[in-house]
Amino acid sequence: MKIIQGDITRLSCDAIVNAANSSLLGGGGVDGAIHRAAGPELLAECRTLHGCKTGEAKITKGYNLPSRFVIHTVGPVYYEHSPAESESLLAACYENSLKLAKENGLKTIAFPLISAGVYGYPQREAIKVAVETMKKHKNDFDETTLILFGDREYGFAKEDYPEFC
Ligand code: AR6
Repeated sequence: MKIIQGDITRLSCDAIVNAANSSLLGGGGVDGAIHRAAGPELLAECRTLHGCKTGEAKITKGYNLPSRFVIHTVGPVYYEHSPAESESLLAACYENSLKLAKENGLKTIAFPLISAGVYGYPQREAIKVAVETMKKHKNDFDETTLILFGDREYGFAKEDYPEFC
């Protein structure tokens, strides 16, 4: 298990995880970047999925991405829930994505910091939920990666989880 800094669309894994919205029809942030890099076939497949509830996950092919599959999960909008509810919904995103990866026989998976952009989840707490949930399942995979985009998030990870950085 490792924490790195960079752009998830450049990674070559069995699956990368997308921080989507419940329509699964694209958006800004990491979702926009993944759709741009994958190409229009990704949106076409997403249209067949009829959305996704907060905390749940659905899988598609990766199309033009270096990774074979995309697991789309929908994080909580932080201020729409109590902090405890947001935390359990966020943990469910990681849990359900890892479960889906396992069911599909996937061995390497990378996550962005779900909900910690537009959806407003405090970054340091979001890292904690990600790491603690990923740690529980790390033995089911050859490699699990948390990829952080910004210097600030990566700085938090280096302070709180130097063993993975
Ligand atoms: N690679 C890795 N991480 C990235 C990248 C990238 N290329 N681009 C951004 N991030 P956000 P959310 C980081 O806002 O909060 C979309 O419009 C970013 O710095 O992408 O779950 C969806 O359609 C942040 O730390 O996702 C939804 O409507 C993290 O990814 C909504 O945003 C998540 O930020 C979802 O909001």
